[in-house]
Amino acid sequence: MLALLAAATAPENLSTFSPASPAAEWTRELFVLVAAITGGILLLVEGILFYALIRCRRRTGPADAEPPQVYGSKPIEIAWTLAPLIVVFVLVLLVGRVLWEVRPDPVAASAGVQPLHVTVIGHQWWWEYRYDSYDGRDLGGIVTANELHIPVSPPNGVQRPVYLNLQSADVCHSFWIPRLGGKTDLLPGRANTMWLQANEPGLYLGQCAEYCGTQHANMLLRVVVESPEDFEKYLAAEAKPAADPTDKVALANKEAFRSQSCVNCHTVRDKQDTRANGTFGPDLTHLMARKTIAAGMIPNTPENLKKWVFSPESVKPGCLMAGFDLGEKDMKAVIDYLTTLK
Ligand code: HEC
Ligand SMILES: [Cu+2]
Repeated sequence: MLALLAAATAPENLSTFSPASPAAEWTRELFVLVAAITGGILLLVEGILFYALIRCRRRTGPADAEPPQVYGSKPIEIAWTLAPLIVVFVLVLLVGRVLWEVRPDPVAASAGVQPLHVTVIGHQWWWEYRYDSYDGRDLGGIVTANELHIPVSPPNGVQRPVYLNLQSADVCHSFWIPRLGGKTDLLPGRANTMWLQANEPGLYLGQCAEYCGTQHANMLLRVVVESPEDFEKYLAAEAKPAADPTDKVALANKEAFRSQSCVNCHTVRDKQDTRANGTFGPDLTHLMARKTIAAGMIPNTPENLKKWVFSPESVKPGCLMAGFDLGEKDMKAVIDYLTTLK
């Protein structure tokens, strides 16, 4: 009941009841069917219970005499053993069919399919995405965070299934985009796989679905589904290293960032200067291509970046980045540099 309520009141782009992929559609159908069967049983059993309660309520008068006592009844025993058995068997078949349909790798091998392979690494409390390959092309080197872009896979067009290789850098997390299907856990020391597919472009939301520490509730998932053309543009932009500063001020801003310890935790891909190569925090090479920061918590604006760098704690208490009191001048330089990372 609670699950039903939660699902029914979830925002439109987070609800299992508005599936946008074949797997999510199967899952919803299964849910509705199972809810109907079990709901029917609930009504039946409660109905009989209430009937018995009213029919056999205590009365005064002659009816108060002891009713006839029945000791065992073979037909009834057989009926209430067989009925649940049949119900459970039907449920197992229904669930088994959907499990079979959503199993990984249904179409990857067939011709005319353009699969995308991405490695997803769960961190406390953000998501790392490493694009491995698309349509047979090697994409190794594209690393981003928190906002996953994938190409659309229309039901009657070219199929572009997205295969996710799920890993964890620390504790257990779980990847779930309710409208696109899922969910699968990310476990330390082990790679899990899942796939998803989106019928229509748009923004699809999710949420880490396995408790992973204080900021679990703010480990939000954002999947941007794009037309194949837009997706190609996205890949091309992400594959580039960070733009080189052209003027003196921009160069000084870059130096301000690179002389801080930010570089121990964050990577900014840059051909000339490889100091920023940390992997503990999100890759910042194309930070400004993301609409949000801190795993979907707040919009990615210069003010919010400043607030974040000064005190991540005030935004996301307990997060694994400490604040930096850089002073007015250096803070401005660092934020100005960050906003050039388009
Ligand atoms: C100890 C490692 C560490 C250091 C040092 C560090 N960060 Fe971070 N940073 C992180 C982690 C971890 C996150 C992810 C936090 C989260 O979302 O839970 C993060 C997130 C960010 C984000 C948001 C990225 C996104 O896409 O959500 C920005 C911007 C950022 N850091 C900038 C900086 C700057 C600028 C500095 C230096 C002044 C810095 N960081 C120093 C670890 C670090
Ligand atoms: Cu998590």
